[in-house]
Amino acid sequence: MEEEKKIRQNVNYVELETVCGITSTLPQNELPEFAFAGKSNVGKSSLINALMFRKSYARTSSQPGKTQTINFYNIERELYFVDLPGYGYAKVSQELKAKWGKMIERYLRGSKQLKKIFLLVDIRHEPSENDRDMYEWIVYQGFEPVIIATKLDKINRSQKERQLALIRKGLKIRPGTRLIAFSALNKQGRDEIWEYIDGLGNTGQKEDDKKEESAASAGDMGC
Ligand SMILES: Nc1nc2c(ncn2[C@@H]2O[C@H](COP(=O)(O)OP(=O)(O)OP(=O)(O)O)[C@@H](O)[C@H]2O)c(=O)[nH]1
Ligand SMILES: [Mg+2]
Repeated sequence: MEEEKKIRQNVNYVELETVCGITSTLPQNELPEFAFAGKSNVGKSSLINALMFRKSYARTSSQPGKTQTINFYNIERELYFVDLPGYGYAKVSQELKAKWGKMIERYLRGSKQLKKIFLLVDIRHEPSENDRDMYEWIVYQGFEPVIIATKLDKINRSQKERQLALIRKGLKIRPGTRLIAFSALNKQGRDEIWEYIDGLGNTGQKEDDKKEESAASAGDMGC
């Protein structure tokens, strides 16, 4: 008989608990946090909806720049999903971009409960310079991000390995880094992501000294 796998197939309790704008103070949560980063329109909110087994709890849009705040979703009172604003959205001013960038940076550097960063890239395209910068910055901060290649349904099955190789090469992904293909349309990859999150347990990813140093230097948690 096959061993029973406890991959989540439902989430009962979901609450958008905190919404942080540029001037808000970030919450000091007790539960582990899992953040989703990536360029605008890549599918962060759609992935979060899929992981919550909800259709549209997290706001999504075909217009880039939908998520303009840092949104903390409490999941089963066990953990938080943190939906970040996308980068690379051209239609906002340089000034606003810089403010969003600072807000995201302050969160990623300052959160004490952040266990894992998922960096999303579109499976159809070679990673952009912004994607590469984001990956490098995350690694520099001492994290080992998981890369999610989104919109898997938009390519043929035969193209999948080639596109994943393109992403590995384009981002110069470190050996051993997890890369998961995902589709919000048909939910391919969802089980693998939940299995991964639950597999981290309560300890999650232990960050190295660099992270602790930067958390200490981040000081004030206000955004
Ligand atoms: N076909 C397909 N469309 C997707 C997938 N994921 C997201 N989309 C679509 O892509 C668009 C953007 O998705 P969002 O989830 O809002 O993207 P986001 O990364 O949260 O965007 P911002 O909030 O602007 O940063 C929407 O029209 C989604 O329906 C996917 O896996 N497959
Ligand atoms: Mg969004």
